[in-house]
Amino acid sequence: MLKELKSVIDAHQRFGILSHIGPEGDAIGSELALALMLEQLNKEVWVANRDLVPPSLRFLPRSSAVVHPTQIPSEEIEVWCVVDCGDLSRVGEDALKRFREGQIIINIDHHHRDNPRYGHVNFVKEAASTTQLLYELAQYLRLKITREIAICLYTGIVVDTDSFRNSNVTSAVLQVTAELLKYGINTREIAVEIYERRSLAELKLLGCVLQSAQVRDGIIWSSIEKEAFRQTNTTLNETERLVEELRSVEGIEIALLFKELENGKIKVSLRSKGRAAVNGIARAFGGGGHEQAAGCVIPGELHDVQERVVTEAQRYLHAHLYTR
Ligand SMILES: [Mn+2]
Repeated sequence: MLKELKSVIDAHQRFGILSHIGPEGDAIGSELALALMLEQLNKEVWVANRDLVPPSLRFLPRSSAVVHPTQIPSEEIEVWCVVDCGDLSRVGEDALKRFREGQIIINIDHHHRDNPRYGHVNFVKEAASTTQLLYELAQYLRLKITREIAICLYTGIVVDTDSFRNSNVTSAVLQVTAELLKYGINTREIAVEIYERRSLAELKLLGCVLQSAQVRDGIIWSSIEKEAFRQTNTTLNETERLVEELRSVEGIEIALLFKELENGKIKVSLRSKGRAAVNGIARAFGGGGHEQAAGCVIPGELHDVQERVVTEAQRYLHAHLYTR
């Protein structure tokens, strides 16, 4: 995989880098790390994301270079590098429209089970984060890890391991992390940027989520109606971590958060405490993700969708956990 990847990189000059919409630390961290790596090889690089860089990630080196996909002169691009996307459509419509005939797609991702290998070149394998794979690529290309690159790579690892709390934390992850920390990263500063700059509005939204939480059979769930977004003056962006607060309740196996979208669909975030593989449940509704963190979007009315997913989660627990 790496050999092929190297020969494509060697043979081309102009690269466009994309990642999934609603980007978090691994998406933006991967985009920027790869940009910095390619620049070290004197390549011309454009970095884009439909949703640009969320405020909590603007501390990342070169984050101001990220533009909207429509701002990339796509006729200039020889190679598109899509990072951290288990599915190509996750780059968003605007980005998909930029693809031209003859352009090469490089797919670098750690969603190894769900990723259909949509690239001409695929560097897809199991890892805690896409940035962990990029570290491997940097080693292979004999690039110099700079402090800037290290910050981007480290951020992806911290976010996708949920601060080293997920089961994807292996000895290799800690070894890569230990290497990265040699570059003088301020880990506390990064933690504050990522986790401790929530708005009061987000906390109030969390209040609504906690107020309406329900528990049944090891499953906890809650929902956010459109009205609650309006009342607290918040958006979907501020809901990313709320489901994890639900998961912290003792004795539950699965946490679900249902968010009513403007388009008549319901976005569902699923989290597992560790024993259940929630991506299996998400897949039953056309979604995907990791064993401990997954998601799906389901058309329908909130209470109806809620009932269907909770029932499926119950069925899952009875089939996989409670029978043994
Ligand atoms: Mn990731």
